Amino acid sequence: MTTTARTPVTVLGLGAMGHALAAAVTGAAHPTTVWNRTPGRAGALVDAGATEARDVRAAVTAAPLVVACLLDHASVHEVLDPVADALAGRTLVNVTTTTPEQSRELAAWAAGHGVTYLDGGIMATPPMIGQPGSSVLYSGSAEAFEAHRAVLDIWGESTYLGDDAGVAALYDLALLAGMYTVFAGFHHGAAMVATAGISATEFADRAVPFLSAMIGHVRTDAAAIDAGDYGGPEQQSLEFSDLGDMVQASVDAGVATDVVGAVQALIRRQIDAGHGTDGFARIYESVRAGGTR
Ligand code: FVH
Repeated sequence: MTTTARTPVTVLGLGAMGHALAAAVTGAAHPTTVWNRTPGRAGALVDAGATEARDVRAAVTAAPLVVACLLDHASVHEVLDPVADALAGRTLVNVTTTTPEQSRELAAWAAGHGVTYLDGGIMATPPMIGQPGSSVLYSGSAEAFEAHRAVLDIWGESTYLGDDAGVAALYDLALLAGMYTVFAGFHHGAAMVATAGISATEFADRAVPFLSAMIGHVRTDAAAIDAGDYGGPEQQSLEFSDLGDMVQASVDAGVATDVVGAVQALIRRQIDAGHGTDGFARIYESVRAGGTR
């Protein structure tokens, strides 16, 4: 079945993200049914034209496309296990954050109950939904992705990553790993300059343009990783990258070294293994080896 402008959609979970997804679908004139464990969160959606289901079973049976946006993997099973029979023959799009293995487990559970499964990783915050810059990664059923593009595209740029239901979650968490560590690095720097009376806001004014200018260099690292060649002249050597001064300055300032110390440990492991003249990108080898080298 292909989604049309009038295809009904059910959204389970009206937290900040579920509410935003439901509001966008309602606003795009798809007949929308919503359900939330705790009543009282559907008011604005009902005012906008959505229907609040009295229970999960009523919500699931109201639409061929059921979207789950709940807290975690356990809550998805808690909500869906009792209504698996009602889900049969429908499409479940699960945009709840899960691990790749949890996504694969849910895909197998869905297949066992005759449910078409598409997993989603939302790369946006609730206010970004439906706005430029919002994107959602999907993997699992290609048929479901194609059939329901009209709904999926309402939330942001939709990208299909293949039939392994775990890949969208893998990509989602990998991208967040980059984001969180960059943010943690910013927080470390803010703590350092705070010891000289510089506010975090003032630091951000300098950090944002600097980090924006530098971030493109991950492509050079990516090329080195893919080639397995860390010796190119365009690469900054591990010995040059040694963070000893940064760690010492942090200690002198009374700032915790957890963030920069972790990077320094990766650098040191590769230098100690005799790769000091190779490029910084070589720390990838320590990460990839799970800490064994
Ligand atoms: N908010 C964000 O910025 C991120 C962006 C990227 C994707 N995440 C993921 O989206 C899932 C939902 O996130 P959320 O922001 O809507 O989260 P909350 O506002 O905390 O709402 C949680 C909803 O889950 C319901 N819920 C929790 N446990 C259960 C349960 N055992 N049974 C049924 N429902 C449950 C909760 O219901 P209630 O507490 O109101 O009764 C909310 O509807 C999440 O995976 C993010 O990682 C969002």
